[in-house]
Amino acid sequence: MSLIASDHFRIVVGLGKSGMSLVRFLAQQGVSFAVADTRENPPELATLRRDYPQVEVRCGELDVEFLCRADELYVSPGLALATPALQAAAARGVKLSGDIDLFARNAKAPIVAISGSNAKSTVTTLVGDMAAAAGKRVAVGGNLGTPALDLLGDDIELYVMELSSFQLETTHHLGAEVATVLNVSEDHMDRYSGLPAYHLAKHRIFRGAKQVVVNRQDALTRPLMSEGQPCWTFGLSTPDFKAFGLREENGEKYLAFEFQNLMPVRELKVRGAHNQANALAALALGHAAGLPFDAMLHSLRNFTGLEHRCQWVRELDGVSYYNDSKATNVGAALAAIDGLGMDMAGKLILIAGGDGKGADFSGLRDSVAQYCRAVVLIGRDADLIADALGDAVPQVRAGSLDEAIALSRSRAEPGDAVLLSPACASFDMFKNYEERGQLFARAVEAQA
Ligand code: UMA
Ligand code: ADP
Repeated sequence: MSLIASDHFRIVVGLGKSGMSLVRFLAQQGVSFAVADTRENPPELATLRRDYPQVEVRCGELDVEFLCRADELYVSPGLALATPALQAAAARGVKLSGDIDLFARNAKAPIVAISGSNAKSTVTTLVGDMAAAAGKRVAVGGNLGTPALDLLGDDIELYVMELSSFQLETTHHLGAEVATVLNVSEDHMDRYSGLPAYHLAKHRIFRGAKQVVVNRQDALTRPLMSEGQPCWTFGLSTPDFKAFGLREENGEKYLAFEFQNLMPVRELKVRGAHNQANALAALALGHAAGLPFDAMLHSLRNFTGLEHRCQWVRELDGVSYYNDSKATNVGAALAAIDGLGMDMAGKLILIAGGDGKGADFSGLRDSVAQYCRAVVLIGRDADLIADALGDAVPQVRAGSLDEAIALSRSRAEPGDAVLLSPACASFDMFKNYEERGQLFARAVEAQA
C-alpha cells in the first residue's frame, strides 16, 4: 500500500539523481506531479522527456506562482532551502520536504542512519559490508551513490543510509533503528549561516530514532534532546559499559567492546587513528542493529578502505604517496595529517588548497607544525591557507598538481610521506574530488 496521499499535487524541485529517483517513485505511485529545476539543462532532462513525456517540466529561474500550485515540494539536496522562491512558496503554506522523508515513510525494514562531517562513506560502506557478511539482504546508499528511493524493496532486511546535512534539512521524521552523527566540524559554510545551523541540520537524523550512537570524543555528536533511547558510544579511549574503544594489553592494542577485546588493531588494513575510530563506529552501529560480532570482525579484517580516502598510491625514493582527495574540509584533512603523522617516523609534505567553501583554516596550524616538513599550496584559496598557517612550516605555491608533486618530491626525505589532503573542494581546478585524486595518483605513478 502506498503511504502517499493521492489527492495532493507535488513538484519535484531539482532534476539530478535525487530528482529523477523522486520522479520514478511518484510515477509508480500514480500521483500527480511536475518538475522544476533552476538550470536550463538539468542532467536528467533527456531521461525525463524520454521516459515520462507527460510530466510538465519548468527549467530556469524558479517561478513562485508555479511552485504554489503544489501542496508539497520535494527539494533536491543541492538546492538550498534558503532559495528565495522556495521560501516564498513556504510562506504561502507549501510544505518543503525531500526524498528521505518519503523513503522513511515507505521503508519496511530497519534503517541504520549515518551522518557526520567526515567518514560517512567509509562507515556506511563498512556497516553495509558487515550486514552482508551476516547474511542480511542489505541496501546501502543515500548520499553515497544510489538515491534512497531507488533502494526501496520488499525483500530488503536492513537499510544502511549515508545522509548529508542537505538531505536532513528536508527530513521531518526518519525513525531510524539506530542513528549517528559521527563527528561535527565546519563544512559547507557557504550554505549555512554558521556551525550552529549546520549542527542543527545534522541532528535531525535523531528524529524518532530507537537507538543512538555517539562519539565520546566529540560532544557535538550527542543528540540535543535525548528521547531516552539506548545510547552506545565509540572513541579511542578505553571502553566502559555500552561503549566501543581501544584497550592495550601486553603491548598489543585491541578494538574492544565493554570489557571484551574483539581483535588486534594491527589486523586492520586501513591506516591511521581516524580509521580505528571508524571501525569502532561501524561496530557500534552494527551491534545496535543486531549484527553478530564474528561477521562484523570478518568484514573489518578485509576492508581495504575507499578510493581517495588516505589511499596509499606508491613508494618512490623511500617516500610514500597518499591520495586523500576526498578531504574536502578542514576536519578531514586534520584526521589524515594526525592519523598518518602519529603512525610514522618521518614527516609529511602536505599538498592542500582549492575551493575552501568559506572555511576557517586556522585549525590546521598545530597539526601542520607538528607533523609536516613543508606545505605545497594549490588552487583558489591558497592565500587563505597560507595566512592561516603563518610560519608553522615552509610553504610553496604550485600552479598545477604536476608542479605540486615535483615540489613535494624535491623536499621529501626517505621515511617521509607526500599527502594530498586539500581541506578544500576541488571545483576551482577539477571536475570533482575523484578527478583530482585520479590525476594525482596517475601523475605519482608516472614519476620515474
Ligand atoms: N542544482 C541547481 N538547480 C537545481 C537543483 C540543483 O543548480 O534546481 C545544482 C546544485 O546546486 C548542485 C547540483 O545541481 O550543485 C546537484 O544537485 P542535486 O540536488 O541535483 O544533486 P543530485 O544529483 O540529486 O545528487 C544528490 C547529492 N548531491 C548533493 O547533495 C549536492 C549526492 O551527493 C547524492 O549522492 C545523490 O543526491 C543521491 O542521494 C553528492 C554530494 O556531493 C555525492 N554530496 C555532498 C557531500 O557529500 O558533501 C552533500
Ligand atoms: P564523507 O562521506 O563524510 O565525506 P569519507 O569516508 O568519504 O567521508 O571520508 C572523507 C574524508 O574524511 C577522507 O579524506 C578521510 O581521510 C577523512 N576521514 C576519515 N575518517 C575520519 C574521521 N574519523 N574523522 C575525520 N575525518 C575522517
